[in-house]
Amino acid sequence: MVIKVYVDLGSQPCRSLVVFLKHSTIPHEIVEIDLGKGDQKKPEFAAINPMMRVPAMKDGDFCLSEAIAIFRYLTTKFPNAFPDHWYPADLCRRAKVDEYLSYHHQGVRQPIDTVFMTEVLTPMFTGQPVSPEKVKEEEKEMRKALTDFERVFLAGKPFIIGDEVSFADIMFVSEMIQNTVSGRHVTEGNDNLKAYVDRVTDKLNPIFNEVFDEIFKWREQYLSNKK
Ligand SMILES: N[C@@H](CCC(=O)N[C@@H](CS)C(=O)NCC(=O)O)C(=O)O
Repeated sequence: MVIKVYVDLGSQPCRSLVVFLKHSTIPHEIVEIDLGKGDQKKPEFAAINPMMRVPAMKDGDFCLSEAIAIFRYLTTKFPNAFPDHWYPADLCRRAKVDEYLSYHHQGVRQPIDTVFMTEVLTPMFTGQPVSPEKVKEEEKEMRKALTDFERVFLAGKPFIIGDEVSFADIMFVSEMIQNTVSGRHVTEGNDNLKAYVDRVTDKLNPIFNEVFDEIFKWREQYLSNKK
């Protein structure tokens, strides 16, 4: 029975998982869940992930949520179905991917996503205008998170594990790209970080652009509505 992976490509962790899957030979079927239409709240999906969030996965009767847990499940079940650099077999290199993945949600996703929520999602759902003061405060946290990321996780290397791209890089870059929907240049004033994001994108193309197409279209639409 083929493994089903439930995603909405407007979601950062979903895109990371799909970019990885498309670089692998892991047998799977993508099932689209449209968050905008509320598919995640339908009983059939809630039976798979009671948190009613994407991504989620079903392998036979076994259900799992959380992108990182799904990534670890799939890479453990199919250890030969992906290029090693995604999640190296070498203990120390793998531990470096895990180090970032453990840090990711609180250290990077939360501060970046807070700005995205305030700038894009909250006005979209409530019709309320953006509070520039609130954005300014949240921006400070985001800038600090990016500086810390660059100093500690990149530390002058081309990628988080060194010379090759891994799942840790795509998790980071997917969050960065989410925040460009508002027209924001997240890497503005930071040539080093911009070069890193471009490097990850280049390494993962053409699959990267294919998977990120939805977010690029969302940005186009958002910016043309703002005019
Ligand atoms: N920690 C989870 C995050 C999952 C998550 O926040 N998913 C969001 C989309 S990015 C979602 O499904 N939201 C739908 C909702 O809250 O109704 C992961 O990394 O997989």
